[in-house]
Amino acid sequence: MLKIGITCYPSVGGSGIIATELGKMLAKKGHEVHFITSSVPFRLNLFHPNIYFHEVELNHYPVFQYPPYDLALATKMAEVIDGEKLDIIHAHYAVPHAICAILAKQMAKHPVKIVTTLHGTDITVLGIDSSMKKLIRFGIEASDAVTAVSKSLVNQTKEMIGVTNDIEVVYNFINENEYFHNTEPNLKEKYNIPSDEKVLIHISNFRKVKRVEDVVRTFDLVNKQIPTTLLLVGDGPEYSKVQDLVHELQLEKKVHFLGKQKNIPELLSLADVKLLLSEKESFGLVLLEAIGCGVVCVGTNTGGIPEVIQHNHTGFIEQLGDIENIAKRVISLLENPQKMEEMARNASEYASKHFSSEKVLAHYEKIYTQVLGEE
Ligand code: GMT
Repeated sequence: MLKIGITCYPSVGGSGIIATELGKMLAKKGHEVHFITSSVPFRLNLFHPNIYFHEVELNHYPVFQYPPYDLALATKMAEVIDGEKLDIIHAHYAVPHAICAILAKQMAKHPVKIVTTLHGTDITVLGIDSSMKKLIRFGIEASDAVTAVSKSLVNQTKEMIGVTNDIEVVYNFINENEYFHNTEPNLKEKYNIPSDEKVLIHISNFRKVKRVEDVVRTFDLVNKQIPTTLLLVGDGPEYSKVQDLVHELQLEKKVHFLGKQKNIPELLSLADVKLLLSEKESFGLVLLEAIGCGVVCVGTNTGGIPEVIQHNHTGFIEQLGDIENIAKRVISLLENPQKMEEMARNASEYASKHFSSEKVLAHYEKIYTQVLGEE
């Protein structure tokens, strides 16, 4: 059994979810897992034997204009590597986490291997900044193994950052015990949605790249043909802009802004179609969550989305920004419940074949043993 340190952003977000769920699964298999983060990861809400949490504390020295979080993290990592005799540090994000792990490895006395997982934003957003490129490249090249959450992200990383290392694709996964069709009685009623009305859903952090305005404009076209409700779940920088658009289109009664929510499986189970119309998306974990709950997904031809949705088989893929065709696809689904059911079934089969948590866990374990030279 291995001793594994995991560093991620512990707040809401796909990378934090993946890191935490992976840690939980590794612990369940008997590995010792040490989370080294700024706060307890939000999915780590139950008691888990074999899981330990090491908080990175920040001291506010008056000489520093900004508290040096990255250095505090590297120091804590080194402390945990030596104190707990870690075999592996699994860093989620090249910058800053892999960089901190590399520094920690140099500081620590106990030998440790670094596995880095790229989640997208570290490459597609930070990678645009040429001053960051060098740092990202260093983080990737100095890691003992690097994984990315889609083929698209591997290609983008190679093109944008110019690295030649092997980057292995390890897809995202969901906790299948949480994400299944799970209707809470009267939930539609609670949101004043007529019981026979169709529901569209979008879940994101409302960053610009998520194009939530496209979701609202698509919904407007759909709703003109078939009375529908749109649930918008999440919060973020574009929230008020999206609210303005909803007012402008006079859709206040049909669009529900739910903000950040915990009961995502129940909300997804209420919906018929999930929209993810992003301009950047390395995988789109929310798609997998929707599929788990039996919701058909319509997405854009961006990043890793076409690796998750098989066009015309498990859902639909349309051009980024092509609202009219996206709306047509949604209408075709809502008008044909049989087709929708068939696609939901196909999606579920495809997901269990390619994105099962068991498979992903085994894949990461294999990578750990490979870097430790035990295979
Ligand atoms: O989508 C976000 O803005 C959050 C971001 C994160 O770092 O948590 O998500 C990224 O990682 C997820 C888990 O691997 C992927 O499913 C998301 O597609 C990816 N987001 C982007 O690439 C924009």
